[in-house]
Amino acid sequence: MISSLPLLAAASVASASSKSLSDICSKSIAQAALPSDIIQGITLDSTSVTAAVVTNSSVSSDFFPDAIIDYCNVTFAYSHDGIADDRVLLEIWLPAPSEFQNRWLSTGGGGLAINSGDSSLPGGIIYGAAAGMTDGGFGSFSTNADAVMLLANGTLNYETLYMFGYKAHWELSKIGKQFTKNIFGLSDSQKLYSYYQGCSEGGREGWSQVQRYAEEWDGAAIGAPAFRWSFQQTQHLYSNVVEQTLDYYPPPCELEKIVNETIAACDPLDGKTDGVLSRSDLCMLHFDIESTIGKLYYCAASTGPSGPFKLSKRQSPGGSSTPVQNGTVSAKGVEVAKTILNGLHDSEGRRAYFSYRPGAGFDDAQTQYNSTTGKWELSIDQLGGEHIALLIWKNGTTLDSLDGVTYDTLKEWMISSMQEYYSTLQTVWPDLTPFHKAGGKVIHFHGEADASIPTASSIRYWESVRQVMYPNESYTDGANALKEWYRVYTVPGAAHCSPNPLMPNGPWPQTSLGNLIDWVENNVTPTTLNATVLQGDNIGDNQQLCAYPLRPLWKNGTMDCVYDRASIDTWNYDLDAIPVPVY
Ligand SMILES: *[C@@H]1O[C@H](CO)[C@@H](O)[C@H](O)[C@H]1NC(C)=O
Ligand SMILES: *[C@@H]1O[C@H](CO)[C@@H](O)[C@H](O)[C@H]1NC(C)=O
Ligand SMILES: *[C@@H]1O[C@H](CO)[C@@H](O)[C@H](O)[C@H]1NC(C)=O
Ligand SMILES: *[C@@H]1O[C@H](CO)[C@@H](O)[C@H](O)[C@H]1NC(C)=O
Ligand SMILES: *[C@@H]1O[C@H](CO)[C@@H](O)[C@H](O)[C@H]1NC(C)=O
Ligand SMILES: *[C@@H]1O[C@H](CO)[C@@H](O)[C@H](O)[C@H]1NC(C)=O
Ligand SMILES: *[C@@H]1O[C@H](CO)[C@@H](O)[C@H](O)[C@H]1NC(C)=O
Ligand SMILES: *[C@@H]1O[C@H](CO)[C@@H](O)[C@H](O)[C@H]1NC(C)=O
Ligand SMILES: *[C@@H]1O[C@H](CO)[C@@H](O)[C@H](O)[C@H]1NC(C)=O
Ligand SMILES: *[C@@H]1O[C@H](CO)[C@@H](O)[C@H](O)[C@H]1NC(C)=O
Ligand SMILES: [Ca+2]
Repeated sequence: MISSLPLLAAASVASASSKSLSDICSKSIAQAALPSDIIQGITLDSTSVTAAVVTNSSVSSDFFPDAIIDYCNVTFAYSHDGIADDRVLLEIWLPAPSEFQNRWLSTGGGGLAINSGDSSLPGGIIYGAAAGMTDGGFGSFSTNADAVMLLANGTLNYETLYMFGYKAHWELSKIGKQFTKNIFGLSDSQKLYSYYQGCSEGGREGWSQVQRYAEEWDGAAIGAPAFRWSFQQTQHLYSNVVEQTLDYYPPPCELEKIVNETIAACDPLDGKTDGVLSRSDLCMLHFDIESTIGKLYYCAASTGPSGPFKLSKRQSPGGSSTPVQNGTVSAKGVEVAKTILNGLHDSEGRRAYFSYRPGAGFDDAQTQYNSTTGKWELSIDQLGGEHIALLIWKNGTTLDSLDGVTYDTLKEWMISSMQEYYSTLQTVWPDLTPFHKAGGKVIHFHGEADASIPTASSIRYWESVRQVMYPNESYTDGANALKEWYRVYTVPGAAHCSPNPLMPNGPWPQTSLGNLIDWVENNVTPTTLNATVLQGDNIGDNQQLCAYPLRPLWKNGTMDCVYDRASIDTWNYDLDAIPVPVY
């Protein structure tokens, strides 16, 4: 089954290869392979072990190619000595010995989850890796960190905070890798390649490992990481505060029309009119959003979640129904959109943060319909509200109102929670020298139309690493030196950790984990990142993604990756409202 993947030269296969899956998959074999003394202060619970063979399982994902896989599903628990009622669950999938290619894969979560159910684990099996996930000690694989973050009002569960921040993933990789070596009979001197894959919060978790545990990783494939936490989570509220400040709550259809018009107008600027806005930088330089004023919009009535942004993570209370939305784009609506895209500035006009790219959805700005008043009203972004209620105020998980909240309030929340969570959640430590010295590689990508984590957030981090690690090099020399081991790619038209229904012809880097493995093990540099159109009329088409700072430009149907200083400048911001460096 795995044979459909061309990239991987047959790796040295352990002597276990003559064994079958069932030869390595039983409770007693797994119990015997539990690594003792791997981490000080941890006790593995041998009685908790389960192991079962799973065959012929069809898997499909945006993060690895479709496959039918066989594996051994192992679970077990451990505890931290000295903590009452502590129990951390791990789930590890093992490939058949004949398919094992001396690889480990750690997988992460999204939102406030530390895993993605088992939806990320097949990527490991497909690429001949044992793959693991953790429940962080939160109670079950489906319990998110926020459910157990508050011990009492005013008191965080600091073990949960640190486990979520970075500790649980470190433990997963230490325990999981030694367990894998034991199962497959690898000696201490035999190399077990170690990889991480995750997107969004899972991307932040990946960076938490790369930044801290250089020796643990050979490579990481990271999408749209939710790092720079205090800024990222607070900025989710910025769109709402714009609406409140300008006292205009746009019907979702009006904002979607602005998005559609932006896409249509900026699509050709990249040299290829294909419905995909691949150059948001040229769009920022050449498109005037005010040209959308007066355009007719229409959205049919719906009984589902309100508005057109059905992909939004936002809670839609009770799936309320919405009326037909029919009107023209207003000057007020455009003012809201323009102010959102301009990013957070304080009352003195200084920049505190940045926002999404033109062409991205306005998910954070989504309003809710009140059938009593017949008006669209404020709907507080759930992730943003939770950051304030749970991690700043420590007395709940939702924010009930934004009364009195101004742009300055948002700035203060960004700064105060940066200080408070600098060592746990912030996750933008810019000096990766130990990781680089250990030979590590990172493939980092981000949808250019991400509506949940600003694309420029990933660019800012890459630029921070460049400045910190290559301070004496010219821009080009530093960028080229960094690109030898850490590359960041923007994904034309793509949404948050997924392809974008509004730009169906856009590509998605579905094989990024395989490309990372090829880079690490076979020195195949992903000069451009392999990507595939996963929906629409061109489904299956192959496209290549340019590595920043190069930008895609089509001439006569052929794409080049070009250097364009004015475009690069649209990605970088001076956060002069923040009194300390923001990496
Ligand atoms: C695997 O699944 C396919 C299609 O679902 C089925 O035809 C085949 O018999 C299955 N093979 C085994 C060994 O279960
Ligand atoms: C793996 O094993 C655990 C524990 O028995 C079980 O809860 C889970 O559903 C299994 N997953 C799969 C995909 O078989
Ligand atoms: C915190 O206080 C709120 C409001 O009084 C209450 O509803 C909630 O249950 C309390 N939470 C905890 C964890 O004690
Ligand atoms: C925006 O474009 C999509 C197709 O790409 C369409 O389904 C949707 O109705 C459009 N929205 C508006 C408000 O025109
Ligand atoms: C939308 O409004 C315009 C102008 O009021 C009207 O001409 C048109 O018929 C309406 N369309 C629908 C589908 O209601
Ligand atoms: C709708 O508006 C009415 C009148 O202002 C208000 O009492 C009610 O709480 C609102 N409904 C919702 C769901 O916000
Ligand atoms: C939570 O704490 C904040 C800040 O102290 C306070 O303003 C708010 O009313 C509290 N909320 C609840 C539900 O207790
Ligand atoms: C950069 O140059 C300064 C001044 O010459 C020197 O002290 C420093 O070590 C250099 N840094 C690096 C990373 O080469
Ligand atoms: C690149 O993606 C295409 C599909 O677009 C796939 O067929 C091919 O195997 C991938 N190549 C590599 C090296 O991953
Ligand atoms: C553009 O492409 C067409 C068709 O492939 C070809 O005939 C033409 O020579 C190309 N023009 C240039 C300037 O490359
Ligand atoms: Ca285009």
